[in-house]
Amino acid sequence: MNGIMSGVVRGSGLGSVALTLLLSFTTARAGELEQFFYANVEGAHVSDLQADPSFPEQPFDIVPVNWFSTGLEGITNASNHYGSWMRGYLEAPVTGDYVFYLSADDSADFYLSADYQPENKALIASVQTKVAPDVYDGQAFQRSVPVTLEKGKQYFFEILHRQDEPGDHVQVGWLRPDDVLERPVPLRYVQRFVPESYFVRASTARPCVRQKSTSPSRD
Ligand SMILES: [Ca+2]
Repeated sequence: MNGIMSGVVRGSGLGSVALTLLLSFTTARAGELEQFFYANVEGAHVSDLQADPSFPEQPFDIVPVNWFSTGLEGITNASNHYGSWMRGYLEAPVTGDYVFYLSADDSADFYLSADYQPENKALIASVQTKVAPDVYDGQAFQRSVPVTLEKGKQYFFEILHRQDEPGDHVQVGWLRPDDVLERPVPLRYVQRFVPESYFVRASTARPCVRQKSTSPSRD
């Protein structure tokens, strides 16, 4: 995890950072999303992350996605043997049928809810064997069936991602009803997940969070 470790906040400054997080997470704004990292997770499958004792309450690192991308994707080539997790809401820009695409190395699952509620999520795309970055059509389950979304409504989504050996990424794209293909989905259609219970878990777990002055490593 050397790449992700660089620049994290530790020690006496953590309390103020946690408080800052607590305050900033009370509002959801378009274009904001975090990628949660879990270190030293062995295996190449999403189930290995879900079975790890650190998941979900003890992330090793939390990185705002808009520090390294303008799209719905994780850091590329961050490190090895980790899992990552992103949750938020997608706001549909037009009403109609959307086809979602998932690209990942080594593996990932993409869930989308029928509405704002996480409990109504369903697995709509999955990568079981790694593909190269920006490759969205290599495997059958990288592409979802058409999903009907309503303009202006928010839909909960969740991305579970596993990285084993070198080379790592996760990306989500869509084909909109107006035939606009956006891969990855622009972050302006994304908002972070802000359940009340999250604040308790985040502060209790004392996560390490990057300072904005540091940039994610790409070793
Ligand atoms: Ca890999």
